[in-house]
Amino acid sequence: MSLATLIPRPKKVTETKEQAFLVAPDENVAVVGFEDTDPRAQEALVRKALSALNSEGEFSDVARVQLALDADAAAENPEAYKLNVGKDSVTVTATAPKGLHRGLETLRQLVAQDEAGTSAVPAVIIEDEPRFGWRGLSMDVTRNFFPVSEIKALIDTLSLYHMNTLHLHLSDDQGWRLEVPSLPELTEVSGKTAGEGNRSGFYSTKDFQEIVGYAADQGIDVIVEFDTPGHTNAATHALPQLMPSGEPTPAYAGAKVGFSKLYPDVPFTKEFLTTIFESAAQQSSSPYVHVGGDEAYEQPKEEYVELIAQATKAVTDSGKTPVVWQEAATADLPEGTVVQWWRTVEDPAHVVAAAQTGKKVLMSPAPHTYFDMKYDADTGPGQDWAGFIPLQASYDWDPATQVEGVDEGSLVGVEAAMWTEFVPSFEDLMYLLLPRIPATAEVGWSEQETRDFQDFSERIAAHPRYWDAAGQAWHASPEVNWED
Ligand code: TNX
Repeated sequence: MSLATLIPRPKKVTETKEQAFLVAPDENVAVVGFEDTDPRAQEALVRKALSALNSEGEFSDVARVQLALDADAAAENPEAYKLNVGKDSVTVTATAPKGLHRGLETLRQLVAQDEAGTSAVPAVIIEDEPRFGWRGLSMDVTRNFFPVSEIKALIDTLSLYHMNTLHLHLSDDQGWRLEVPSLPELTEVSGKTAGEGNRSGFYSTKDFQEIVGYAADQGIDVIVEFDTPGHTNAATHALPQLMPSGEPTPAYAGAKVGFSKLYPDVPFTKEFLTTIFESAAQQSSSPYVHVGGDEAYEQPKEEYVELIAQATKAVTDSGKTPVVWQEAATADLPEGTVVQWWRTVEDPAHVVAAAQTGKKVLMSPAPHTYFDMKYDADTGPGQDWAGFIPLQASYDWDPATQVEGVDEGSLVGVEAAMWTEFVPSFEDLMYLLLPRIPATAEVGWSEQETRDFQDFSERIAAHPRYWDAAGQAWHASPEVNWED
């Protein structure tokens, strides 16, 4: 489109006086400095470059468009990139493939097509890097199940806006969605259950590798969350050996939270936690595993603390770093654990204390990032317990000023969240995410001083062309003067 409509807003843009780069219909792409890089990563990047340019070309040893990995490039941030467009060349440079992914999405957003179908890129030098290293979406595939094809479409949208993390909420009271090979009952039994009126199903380990691979090809990490020790009815339904009585709990399709629990005195419980989190660590591409920890209202405090300790230990023993919902900041957490803030009405004392003792904080304040909340009283799917979230509310907030005592240095980044009790279809899902996901993406990427809602709303007005091209639903927020 143009320099005036980029989202997220880049750090530094220098317009040169040169003519635009006119993309040939079969423009080729070359790579430099890829000797130590996995060939699949190279292939994915070349494919992305060709698609960004609408080119029918191919990989070539010599080409006007070049992707360069340069370990010595100025920036240390693996997602930093430099995009240099001149009349005769386009070069994207980064220290790591993830930086090239970000640079190529910026390039995609710069390509403009004229009526004759000729694509052009304005001459410019963009030097860019993110404010936060973690910009994600937490996606509940449990209350409602979304098949691999829909998750892939979602990943494309995250990628367009430089998001780098897809956190999948894979177990809850209503279902179990990821195969754990040594506990097949979890998905054999609880893969068949779901929230009322919603879809059931599960990802086999093979399906899941397909998701992880597709995301990796876009420079996006996938985090597994198995929610414990509350939100565990699907587990106790499938595995009666988790119950003191040895009797399974009934399947649950409602939308209540906080009634399920685990039993630390039942011998199988520890084995269960170890097994599922080892499997989560093995199957995911992220250095993190999310153990849940929210809303365990029926779990007595001492039991809760013990179970969180077992769960987080299973993660660290598997070589990964635990992530927990904020409630678990009341437990003793391993060094480096990431605490995810969501419940803004709660006293943050434990989260502040955790930050002061070296834990990290991931910001998902519900009134700004819970996109299962409706836009306003008149819009369709979703709920409203955290209030309505019009586009401006998803944009106008600073992660560093959400919790007094948790400042920029303690933050790993931001995540939007999508809970799906009341999100019946993929169409509803995208309607709730667009245009709010680009807002979260900019909150996480662009420096606070450079952000302005009015300016954002003018840029986003041009973006429905991408969503329409992908056949995705979106909400025409009345705060935006949408382009026709
Ligand atoms: C709270 S957010 C939950 C979820 C619900 C969501 C509905 C969090 C950690 N727990 O179990 O689905 O509210 O908005």
